[in-house]
Amino acid sequence: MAHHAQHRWTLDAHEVGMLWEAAFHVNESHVVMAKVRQQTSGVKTTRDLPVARLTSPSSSTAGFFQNPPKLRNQFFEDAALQRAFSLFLPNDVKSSISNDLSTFGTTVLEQKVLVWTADAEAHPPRLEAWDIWGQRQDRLVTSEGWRNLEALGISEGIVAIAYENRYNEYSRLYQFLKYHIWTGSCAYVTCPSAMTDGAAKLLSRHTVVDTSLSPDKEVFRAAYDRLISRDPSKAWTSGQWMTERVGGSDVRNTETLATYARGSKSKVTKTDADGAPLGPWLINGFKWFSSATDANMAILLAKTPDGGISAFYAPTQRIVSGKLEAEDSSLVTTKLNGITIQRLKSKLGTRPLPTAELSLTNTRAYMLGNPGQGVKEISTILNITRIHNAVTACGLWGRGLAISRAFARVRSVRGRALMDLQPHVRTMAKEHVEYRAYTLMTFFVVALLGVSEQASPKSCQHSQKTGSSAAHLVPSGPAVVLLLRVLTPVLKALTAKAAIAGLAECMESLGGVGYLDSSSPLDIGTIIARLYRDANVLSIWEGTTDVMADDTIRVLKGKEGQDVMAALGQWVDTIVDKWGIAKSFASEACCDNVSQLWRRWTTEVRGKDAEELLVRGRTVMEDLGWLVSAILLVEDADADDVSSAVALRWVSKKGDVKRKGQLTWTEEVGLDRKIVFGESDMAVAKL
Ligand code: UCC
Repeated sequence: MAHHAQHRWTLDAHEVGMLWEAAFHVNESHVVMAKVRQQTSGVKTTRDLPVARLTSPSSSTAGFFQNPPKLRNQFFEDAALQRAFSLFLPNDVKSSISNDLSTFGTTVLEQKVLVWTADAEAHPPRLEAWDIWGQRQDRLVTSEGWRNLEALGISEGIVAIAYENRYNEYSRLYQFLKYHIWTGSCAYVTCPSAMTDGAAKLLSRHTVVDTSLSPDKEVFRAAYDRLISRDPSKAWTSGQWMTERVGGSDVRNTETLATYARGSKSKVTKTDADGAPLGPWLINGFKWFSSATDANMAILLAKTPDGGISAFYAPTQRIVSGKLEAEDSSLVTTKLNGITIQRLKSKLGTRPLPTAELSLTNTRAYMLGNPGQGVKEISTILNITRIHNAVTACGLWGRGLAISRAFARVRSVRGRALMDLQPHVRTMAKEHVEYRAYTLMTFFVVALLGVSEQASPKSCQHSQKTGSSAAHLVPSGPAVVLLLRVLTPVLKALTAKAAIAGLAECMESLGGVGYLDSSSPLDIGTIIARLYRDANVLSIWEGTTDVMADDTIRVLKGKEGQDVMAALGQWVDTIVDKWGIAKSFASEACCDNVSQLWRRWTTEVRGKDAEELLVRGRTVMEDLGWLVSAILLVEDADADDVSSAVALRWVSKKGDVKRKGQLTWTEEVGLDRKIVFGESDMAVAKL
């Protein structure tokens, strides 16, 4: 007997062959019908089978129960992710990493992981500020689920992959493809991962890149080694303490002060918890938002006596008694490095993640880089965390869409599967087009980051590798750094906004159940409310949309503005010029739209001064984001007819495209289904 889970009705196996999916409904004669998608000898069909007559009323235990949506492995099922994987990676890298990505796609949906996610959600961190004797202790208690998820992320190399650099310029793509798969299950342990990644990159600049020897460098090197470790018992995470009560954007008004104290009596102890000497700077002040409060170290901003803002490295723990080399390590007592946790923040989302107000009193620290260069130093972290922000946006959104698809496969409305309801699928298709556009743009920027980080971007082999259709899309040389600089804030701003709006649509696509919340391990994988709540921080954290617009305009109109415009122009022209010779149906159809928008955009940016342009900052970002996504989608349009349809629909958002003939509305409906469910589900739909 083929048994329909959660339902008392059963179907005879001989009648349905190999059952693939069944959706139940009651017809006008009170007969319960099963719409069965079946596969017999490789042939897929859909049939309506009578199952039972409704003879008794529903009750809490009898009657209709919705079969829960079942998520599939997102590495395979998420078409946008698959396109990014195919487009930007060469064949040898693809075959080398696909096993890890597909295994991880299974891992993130395993019961064990979902139990951790649920535990982290159900048990937010709490602060035990005082012990029972009245002594201040500031013990931050996180859930077991949170700690296990953090350890899993570390051992899977969510940060480490980038620094192991096994795939050279493709290492970042590998890291962030994996990160995308992780996002929906990880209870935001990716927030510390983002800051850890940023801190590792900053410390690497002061150790790996600048190898001059000094005692500070050895301390930085030891911290760096821990940040990039895959061993959870050794690995460190980092916080980033920047925001104060005066505001998150306006870091020039920092009220935290740093004084140099080498040799002064204020040296309370000699080493941090790792045995490294404590730094010579004393930091005093108050940090208003510090996420990842359980981190082992932090990069922070403080003002030196001359008024300049500098960046500092501070471990969070220091040894107060005992010696690390002692045989009994339990005799070593540590405490916070001059840090008091005033309180934990109560937030709309990201609830498993500790975010705190911190009071710093003689926190011992090392200065990073030159005095007065703090903003510049910390921007290394910001540029990394902003890319993490974008991948998190796509990851949460991708999970929301996966739930929405899974629901449409099992839900019936008035006797028809939701996936057969054309208006519903049209709305979903619109969302999938947006998602694909932003996913390709995200991984394009990740590809740029990967190339920019190699010792010599010029020698990157993007153009020589086989099997990467994007070889010509990712430039080399100085253009990489310029494109990366201008596209990072644009990407951060647009993906955050799009993901928030997109997740609201996903929620609606499930009706009332989409609005429900639960931290039960049985439900957590398909709770869109959680994803939506969590996504809302993305347009705020690491700079709001207007701050990103401000940054974009500063780049376009600043001292590198001309070079950035030239790099963008060369990138667009080199690609779009080829479209003139009819590269594909989509490129021919979209060529004029893209060229016109590009001309309008450059005229506006060059023609207006910075102040005027800033007023239109969001539009400037949106147009540039649309343009870059359009180019990537059109370049990918050859892959299959879905890719071509996605490109045409995205480009049509800004004016009709030039087509030889119009598709009929039923043809458009067919494309909707393919865009949302892909080719594999289509076989059933046609029958
Ligand atoms: O507050 C926050 C918490 C929100 C709630 C969180 C809840 C917890 C949940 C978390 C879940 C994940 S978040 C907000 C954090 N704040 C920011 O992200 C900062 C936003 N502001 C900016 O990005 C601004 O653009 C600033 C601060 C960077 C601008 O400051 P300044 O002082 O005006 O700086 P300048 O003069 O523009 O830049 C100084 C130097 C310049 O180089 P030089 O000196 O050579 O001319 C710039 O080119 O730094 C360089 N620079 C950069 N370089 C500035 N920004 C960058 C950059 N992004 N990349 C490279």
